[in-house]
Amino acid sequence: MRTLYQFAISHYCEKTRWHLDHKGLEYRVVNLFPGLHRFKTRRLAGIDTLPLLQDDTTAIGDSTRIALYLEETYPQRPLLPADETQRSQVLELEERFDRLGVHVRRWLYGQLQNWDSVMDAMLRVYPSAFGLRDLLRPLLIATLKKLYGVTPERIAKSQLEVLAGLELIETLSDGDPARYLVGDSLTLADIAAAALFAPLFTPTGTPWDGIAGFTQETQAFLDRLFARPGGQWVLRRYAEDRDRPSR
Ligand SMILES: N[C@@H](CCC(=O)N[C@@H](CS)C(=O)NCC(=O)O)C(=O)O
Repeated sequence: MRTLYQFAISHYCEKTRWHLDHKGLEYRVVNLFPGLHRFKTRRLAGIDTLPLLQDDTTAIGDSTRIALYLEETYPQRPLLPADETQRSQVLELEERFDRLGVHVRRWLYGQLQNWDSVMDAMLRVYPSAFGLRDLLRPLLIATLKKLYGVTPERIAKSQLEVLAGLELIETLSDGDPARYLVGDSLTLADIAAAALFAPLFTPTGTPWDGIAGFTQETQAFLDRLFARPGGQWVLRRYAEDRDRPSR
């Protein structure tokens, strides 16, 4: 039995789902409730965050560690190049985009004027428990803002990081949305970049599809990102390399 413990709208969890799906591995998804998830993650892996993969008797937390575990344990459809130089480049990029995921999340949360659609996407996977789930919305919003450092200064810095990340995608792909970041096939670097940027571009069928609540100014900014080769690159990876975008 293989179990992925997750939050439905976490882009780090999406990264792990993508790895599992790419390798054709069967798994069940268990959506843990935000906050309460820590009882499980601490007990199984001594960490506070999701995703967490339980593969038979092995529990692994952190999407990068899970990715390396999957590559080592399930060699089919490899996502790490055999060539040593390319392999190091992929591992470095994977870590870089992993760090960028923090900025994507903070920037996006920082733009929301209205959290309704995000809360809907986040909470619809849990039972309503006689309305208790929805009563917790204000507490959850305040906790997320605090946990992820959603303050004006940090949002501004995260915007610069987001732009730098998109430029990196454009440089590595030579401005061509059809090209992969390293070599001629999909690698861990592509999955990390596409999954962690996906909440900005809301590919069809993903948990972020339908998220709204931005100012006109933010929407115009997002539209400009969308039109760039980097935005088109993310959408192209989803269209061509992601079979099962929602779980
Ligand atoms: N570096 C970690 C980051 C994972 C992460 O930040 N997960 C968030 C959800 S997007 C989380 O579990 N937050 C809950 C918490 O910190 O309590 C990874 O790659 O798995």
